[in-house]
Amino acid sequence: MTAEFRFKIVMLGDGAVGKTAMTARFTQDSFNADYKRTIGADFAVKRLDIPDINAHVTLQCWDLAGQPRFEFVRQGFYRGARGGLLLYDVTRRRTFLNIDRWKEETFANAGGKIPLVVVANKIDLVDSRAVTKEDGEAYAKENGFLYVESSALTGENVEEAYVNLCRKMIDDSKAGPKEPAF
Ligand code: G3D
Ligand code: MG
Repeated sequence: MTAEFRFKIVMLGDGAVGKTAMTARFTQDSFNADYKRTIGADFAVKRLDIPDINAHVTLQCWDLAGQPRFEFVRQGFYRGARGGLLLYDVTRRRTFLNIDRWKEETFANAGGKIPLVVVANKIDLVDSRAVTKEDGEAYAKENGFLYVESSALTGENVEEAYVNLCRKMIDDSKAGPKEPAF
């Protein structure tokens, strides 16, 4: 029997790490389309099948247009989120150092520890890479998060990041009943 799941997830990380590009790649399979004008502090919906566990998942992916400056924007963004992708840009070390703050903010506003996947984005920019795979993996391991290296530009590992997060959220939802996400 096929199980149906619905989850709200949030895209986390500093400005310009690729949150909007990754959301667009995943939900529309596009890059550099008109998404920048339309997404804003908005969400996109995507259905996903995970055949080996017979799961159909509807994901509501929230993406912030810029830094969330106001408390009320932040609360609405995080409320009901059941998981998130924690992105950094492998060419800018500062964005990697900041993911821990995004984690803290998420846990503080989403009502506790929700599953996160660490996403090292822009791996197509091989020559300007400034954060190693080992650094990223070590951070993820320390925190009990999965780690994925991706490129929203080429599409490499984009779906994998979301599927990995879904598996974790499904495991969590089996552990006990929670409020519906949306
Ligand atoms: P944000 O939503 O996290 O702020 P964006 O980031 O998705 O707007 O992306 C910021 C810039 O990085 C954009 O460039 C975008 O095209 C680029 N980008 C996003 N993901 C990748 C990637 O995987 N590889 C490469 N090479 N670039 C990426 P512009 O120039 O439009 O600002
Ligand atoms: Mg954006």
